[in-house]
Amino acid sequence: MPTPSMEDYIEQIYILIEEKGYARVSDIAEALSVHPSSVTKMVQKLDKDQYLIYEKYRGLVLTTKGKKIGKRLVYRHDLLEQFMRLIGVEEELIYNDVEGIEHHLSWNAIDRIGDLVQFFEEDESRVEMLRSIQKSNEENGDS
Ligand SMILES: [Mn+2]
Repeated sequence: MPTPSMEDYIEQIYILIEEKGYARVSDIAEALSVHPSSVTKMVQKLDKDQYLIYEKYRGLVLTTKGKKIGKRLVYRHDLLEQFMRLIGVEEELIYNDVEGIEHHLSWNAIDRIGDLVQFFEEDESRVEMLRSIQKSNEENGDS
């Protein structure tokens, strides 16, 4: 199992390759706000653990294992953003909240959150019911 930090790298590398076709050390460093030397170190570890293949002057490619995990990590991040939006968390808080919790939930919890998102998406009136509860809680002084 990758550590939380490894997960952040694999997730970001997967996104960069999806969007641009490649992931350079400098792009990864910028996306994660870390020093390029930290990226090089982590990329070497990810290579050793067979998530990717890194060649200093030719860039890096995800292995089948790296791609599979990358895809799940991006799905997890997107699902949690959807969940936060659905439960009414303020938009400007969502990204950081998801970054803060995504590594600490079991895949079982992720799947159940997926069910809940589906439950609300299948019937817009369910979302409206939730909003009316939130509205009355706000009126009663809940933050
Ligand atoms: Mn994330």
